[in-house]
Amino acid sequence: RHKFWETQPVGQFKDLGDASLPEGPIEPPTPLSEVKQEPYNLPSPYEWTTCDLDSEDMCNEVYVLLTNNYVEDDENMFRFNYSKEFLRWALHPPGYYKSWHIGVRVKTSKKLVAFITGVPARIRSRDTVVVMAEINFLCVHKKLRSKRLAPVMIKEVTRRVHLENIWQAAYTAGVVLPTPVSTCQYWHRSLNPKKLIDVGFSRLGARMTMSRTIKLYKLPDQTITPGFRKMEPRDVPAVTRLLRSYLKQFVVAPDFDENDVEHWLLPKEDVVDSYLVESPETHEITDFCSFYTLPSSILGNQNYSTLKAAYSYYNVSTKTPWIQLMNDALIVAKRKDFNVFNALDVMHNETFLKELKFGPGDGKLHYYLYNYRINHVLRPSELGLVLL
Ligand code: NHW
Ligand code: EN5
Repeated sequence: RHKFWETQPVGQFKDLGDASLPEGPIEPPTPLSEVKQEPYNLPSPYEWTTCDLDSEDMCNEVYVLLTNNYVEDDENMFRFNYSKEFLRWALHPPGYYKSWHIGVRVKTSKKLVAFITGVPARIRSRDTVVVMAEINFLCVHKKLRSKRLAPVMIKEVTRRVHLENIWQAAYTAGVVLPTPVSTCQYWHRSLNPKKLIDVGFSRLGARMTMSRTIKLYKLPDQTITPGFRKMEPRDVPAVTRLLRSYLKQFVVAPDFDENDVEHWLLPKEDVVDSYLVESPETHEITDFCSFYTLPSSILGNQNYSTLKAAYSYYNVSTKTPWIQLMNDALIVAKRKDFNVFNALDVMHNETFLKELKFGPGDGKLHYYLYNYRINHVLRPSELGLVLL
């Protein structure tokens, strides 16, 4: 069934439910001197390239490859359209390795036809913090699919991660592979229902007119929570404390320090937005919400070419009720002209999704770990990790 994945140190379907297997690394690290020193062989028309996203030209090549060939929904109506600024941000966190941004070119034309990336992250599983690679942006040009290029790319990124003495990875995918740590559901909150319906992202409900639908999803112009404001650089220490203490309760979550919070959560225009609640009395930071910007290209629509989507990122409520906090997030997203606000059912998100009129989407997201076994499939609410 899975000719490649059967050979890899990942949980296998046959072992599901076998609680006698120990949690933790599936295989031990090998001495660095035993890690293969040369890149894996590609089919002869292709060659490896390391992509420097700081170079305007290379960033553009990656952007064009992904814009035309990256993830689509099951009916091929929408395709993720990560911006160049987003890609630079996603691939340049503290301690990143340029060697983990891997491209494949056609030798003769030098055209970029495939891509895969890793970035380092400390991820806690139960009580153990593990340095891992987060793998993302695996993409093979549409004309080169089903030629078994993906396994070579995965082996090559694995080799380069091993060269940094890192032996575990985390990744998400819309497809089922051996074997999910957890399976999450996408939920969608319409902000511009007319456009969403016009482009086929959503449908007019039964016994609903367009004007009733628009009214249903209306939001106030101003946020409601006193002390709700954009996060600023001076907030990094307080937000780090708040987030670290919140993430403790989840089985799998990132171990963020101040440098990580500065990188991943300080607002960056058209990339990531973060808001917090500063108590008007005590000036304490009590609550936090954030979302990232990921538009999708709308494939084959006469009137619209992009769908502007916000994706729920990390949120923490200690004083402001979840529903009020996330309603304020919806209000700012609407004001910033997002068409839809998307969220997974991870962390405490179930406590506000239905109330705030999110509806389940047709997509699922499966979470995976490489070379790390977790004995039970986790509920989405036990996951404290959001990948981009
Ligand atoms: S998920 C998004 C992945 N990208 C897309 O869906 C874009 C559109 N599709 C494509 O570009 C986020 C191609 O269809 C891809 C596959 C490139 C997906 N993950 O070359 P072949 C990520 O980026 C397996 C893992 O013939 P193809 C996360 C498949 O099961 N494996 O297929 C990435 C089969 O193996 P099997 C995937 O369609 C995580 C083999 O690839 C996969 O031309 C990567 C077929 O290869 C997926 N999304 O290209 C793993 N999709 O055993 C990281 C298919 O079943 C692991 N496959 O025969 C950790 C590494 C680091 C470790 C460090 C210690
Ligand atoms: C790794 N970082 O399928 C990412 N999206 O539901 C890779 N559906 O947008 C993993 N099909 O349900 C990617 N509208 C996995 C996701 C791939 C993209 C994907 C789904 C998630 C999606 C939309 C559009 C469907 C179009 C037809 C959807 C319904 C919205 C409706 C709004 C009103 C209330 C009910 C729901």
